[in-house]
Amino acid sequence: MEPKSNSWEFCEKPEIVVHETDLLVIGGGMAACGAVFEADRWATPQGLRITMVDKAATDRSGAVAQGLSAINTYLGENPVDEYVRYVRKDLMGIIREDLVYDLGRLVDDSVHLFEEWGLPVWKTAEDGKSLDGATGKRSAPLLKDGGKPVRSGRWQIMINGESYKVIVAEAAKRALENNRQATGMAQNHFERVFVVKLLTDANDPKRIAGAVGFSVREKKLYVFKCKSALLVAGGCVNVFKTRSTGEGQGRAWFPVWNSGSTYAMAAEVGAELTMMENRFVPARFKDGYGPVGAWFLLFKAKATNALGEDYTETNKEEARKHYGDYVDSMGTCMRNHLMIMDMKAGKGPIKIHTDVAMKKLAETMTPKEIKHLEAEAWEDFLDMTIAQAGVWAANNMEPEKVPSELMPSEPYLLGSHAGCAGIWVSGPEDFGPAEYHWGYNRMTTVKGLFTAGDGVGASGHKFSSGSHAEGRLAGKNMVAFLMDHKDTPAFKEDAEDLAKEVFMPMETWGKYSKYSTDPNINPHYIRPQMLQKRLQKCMDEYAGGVSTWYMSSASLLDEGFKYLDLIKEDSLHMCAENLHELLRAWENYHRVLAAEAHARHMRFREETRYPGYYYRGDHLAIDDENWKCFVNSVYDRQTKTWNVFKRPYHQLVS
Ligand code: SFD
Ligand code: AMP
Repeated sequence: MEPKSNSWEFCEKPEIVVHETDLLVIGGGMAACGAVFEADRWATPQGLRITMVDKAATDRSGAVAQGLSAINTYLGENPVDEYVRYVRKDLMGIIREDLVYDLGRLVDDSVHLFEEWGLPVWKTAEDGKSLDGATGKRSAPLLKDGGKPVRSGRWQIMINGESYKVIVAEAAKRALENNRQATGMAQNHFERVFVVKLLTDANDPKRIAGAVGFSVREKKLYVFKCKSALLVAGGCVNVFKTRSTGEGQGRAWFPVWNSGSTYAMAAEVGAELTMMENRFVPARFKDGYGPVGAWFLLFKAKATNALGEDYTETNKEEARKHYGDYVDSMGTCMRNHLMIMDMKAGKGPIKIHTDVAMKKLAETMTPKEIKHLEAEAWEDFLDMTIAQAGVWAANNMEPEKVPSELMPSEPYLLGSHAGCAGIWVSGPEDFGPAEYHWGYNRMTTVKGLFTAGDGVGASGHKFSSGSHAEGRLAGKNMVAFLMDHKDTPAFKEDAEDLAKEVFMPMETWGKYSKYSTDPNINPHYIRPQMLQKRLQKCMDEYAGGVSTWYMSSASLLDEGFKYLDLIKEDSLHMCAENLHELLRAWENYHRVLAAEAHARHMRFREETRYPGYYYRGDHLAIDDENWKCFVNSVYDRQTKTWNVFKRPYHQLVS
């Protein structure tokens, strides 16, 4: 095949837009919205410019797009050190306690803001009864004024959150507009612009200087020049073969549109990553991926195997052989493990007894209250995972009458929910050892590049509220960075060359698509969807996806790397028929790198730290003596190699 170069013979050249700013926010999700809200307070009085770039429409972008039914991190009456213990326990003993502590002391303030901005929060009335968001708004005080939330669990509170993201985005857009007017920018909020890669300073490759992206609606290339950037493009979905295929493909628990951009772009500029071996495999309502938290915690439903046994009890002692006391802490992965044991033994289906739970709750209720309860059961999913309500309706299932099946999902890479993959960042000044603090809070190892939410590794259980709060932390610290660094970094890349690179898949399509009778089958290119399937198959079979019950090993991974190398090579030959497919091409380019980071880290950690998320068949036990440490890595873009190494874990809270 001839080497590919873009001479704009077959693809019309895009308009090139160059935009200059001081503080660039990549993403428009919870962390991004928090960042611009907070940064505006500090940057605008200094005349510093803030710009946000989101691949989608910020009102409904990111993981909270459909809404949520609960805010999973609200400390309220709980002490911060107790929060650290909870996160440590759930994540099997290895977290950055400085980051988690720092978040815990700030997160409630974001929740108070959400309520002030209009988010309906459930309240507990004086007689102990639950008031839904609308009633609570009318008759109970705000949380910040002493109003009592309805706690589903120790850390979780209930909301009517269908419009959660719209409410949070509105405050962010107001802040952006305030900054735009004060600094005289023509535009500072770019929606439907997909950021492809970061650009670093010509003289200092470890200093951020800009980013490049393209519009998914107009033929435009965007070149952003900045002095500091926040990379908050969420986690990574669709790296592994999905459980839902065919007509159900595209259903997932985490958002399919978050495609690993955070991890891939950070890796490409040499930012240190941490705990990329970690993943999240949520137990979910089968086929619709409905979250289980409200059902387990609020409605107090129980799950059993087909024999009616509680697998969290019956499998405990067997699990203890490998995982010792970790079985008693019962982190999220351990709950999965005990369930998977029964599934593998043919004792499924595992069912959650929503019917029993509802009947029990109804015992003390009036008929009107029962109807309300049933409405809430549906709303839990209509607020947040509409597909699940669809699956119930399609299968003639009423949760108050019949139980539902549970199923562990395909793996996701993320740093904000019950997982901790991400980027290694500097911690707070006042808490933690010196080696955890090398600059500004939430700054990566690349100067001026910050992250938050799913981007920050080794500190999960932030959820929506914590991601917003962490975005605020990062936004404020970026302003501090900008105040101390008045220089203007400059990248050496030429905008024309960047355009050629970004639009190469469209040139490839134009040049070769008529070469074969079926444009899907062509020796000169691979369509993004096919590449994605190859990646998913490779990860599924070699890196412990659903078809192997999450089982992998050194030998499997080593075999998988051979295919991964070829997929990586072929990713440079993706084609794009239109802008939409161009988006798919670059998303997959990011997914491949995120997948590789995950697999390289899995290969390095020779133990099974997260049973129920994945297993190293050659090292089935937890090995605290050798592996109670962080696994970090740095990618070399030139040589395409990974340096993976250990960093010590420090326990800061007793
Ligand atoms: O029920 C680019 N989450 C829950 N959090 C809670 O507090 N309560 C819940 O109830 C939660 N549950 C839940 C949750 C998520 C989902 C999908 C479901 C249920 C069904 C988790 C939170 O939502 C999550 O922790 C935060 O949203 C994470 O915040 P952040 O900012 O790290 O990610 P984001 O919000 O997804 O935003 C990402 C943004 O990046 C954009 N983007 N922009 C430009 N260029 C690129 N290359 C880009 N790639 C991505 C996206 O458009 C988006 O704006 S429950 O399961 O527990
Ligand atoms: P989920 O809906 O599964 O995403 O969970 C939402 C919240 O509830 C998270 O904080 C989980 O850790 C917690 N959670 C979910 N299921 C359980 C359970 N069976 N026991 C305890 N906590 C749970």
